[in-house]
Amino acid sequence: MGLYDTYIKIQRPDFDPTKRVLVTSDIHGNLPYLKGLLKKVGFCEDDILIINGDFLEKGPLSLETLRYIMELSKKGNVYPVMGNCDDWGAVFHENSEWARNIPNYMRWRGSGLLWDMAIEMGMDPAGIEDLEDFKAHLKVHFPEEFEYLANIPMCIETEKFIFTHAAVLPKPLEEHKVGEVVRYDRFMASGFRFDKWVVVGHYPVMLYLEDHVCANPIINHEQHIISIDGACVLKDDGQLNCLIIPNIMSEDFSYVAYDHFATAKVLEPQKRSEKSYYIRWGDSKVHVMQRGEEFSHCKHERTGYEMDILTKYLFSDNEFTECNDCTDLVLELQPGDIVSVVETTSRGYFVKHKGTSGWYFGKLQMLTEADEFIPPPKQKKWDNNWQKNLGKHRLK
Ligand SMILES: [Mn+2]
Repeated sequence: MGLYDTYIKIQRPDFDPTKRVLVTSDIHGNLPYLKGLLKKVGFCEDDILIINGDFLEKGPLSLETLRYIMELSKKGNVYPVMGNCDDWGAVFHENSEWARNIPNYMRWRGSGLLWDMAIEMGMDPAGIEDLEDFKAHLKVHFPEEFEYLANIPMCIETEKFIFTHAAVLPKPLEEHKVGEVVRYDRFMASGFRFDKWVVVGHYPVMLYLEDHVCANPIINHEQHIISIDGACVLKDDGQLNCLIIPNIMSEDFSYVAYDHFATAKVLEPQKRSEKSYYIRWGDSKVHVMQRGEEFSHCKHERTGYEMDILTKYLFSDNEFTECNDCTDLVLELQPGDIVSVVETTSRGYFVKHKGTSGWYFGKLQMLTEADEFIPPPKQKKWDNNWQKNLGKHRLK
């Protein structure tokens, strides 16, 4: 039996009702974003900070991020929740097929907590063959890290809120298994409604949208669900979101977002395009009709929608290929609007305005330079045999 078949651990802390509650999620080893966000939101010891899962994997600095969060936790006002990428506390007990494939997982991902730990121990992370020997080393070298991870709850429940990584189901919290709350895609599309507010990460918010890309939290008053994953490592134009709850009894929500991009002031007005489409991960097969050096004219295979895509966003030189997330939306902008500059091209700028990504073809006045940014390691293609055989493997 694996961790995911066991019942969840629920924490019911007695939060000071005078304190601000900050919630972020899906940091994915992107420590500069976490630091940038905490600075932007003015995080201090008087705040309660909930880290709603998936602070590890995918990004470049998993071990450093874990240690930073462990250090923050010593003050007693930081509350981690387990996501499907943070379940390494179970690594010494797991005997699932997934657990036996950890060396393959490491080679495929080329980053992550165990990858970072292997490097720190002077081992070749891509060359782990003897898993039991590797685990024995981990146990000796990182006892504090694994103890911290093993003690993280899967849900935090208060009078008005449930904080969990991916989902809860319409049944008593105690009856949930770990797999049900840490790995559930498109939770907001489930149709479930709750009495308490359920705050989740896990599923990038823009994937709920059709014709545009917006990375801001979605606050759904009908279902009492707040979805906050801004896809900070997964999407080039993603961001790390922080939901701000003025105090644990309040429903007066707001949020702050951090990304590393340069900012600029819009100097000319621009009207929104009449139609637009958002080509996204998982549905990104395109027919390249005319390949250019900078832009290529493409047809989205499933919908037949045609748009120009940055050629560097195409995954191969083939006529039929997949591509990076992209949109042809032209943003509605007014002089004085502040935007983040994601791409500078010969045609104009690909920018973000209040969380929404799109094109701007007018003049910009640059305001601030981009912050330091460590790009995530390049993802290898999803074609290893071990993954095909695993089917629904645990970590994604
Ligand atoms: Mn997740």
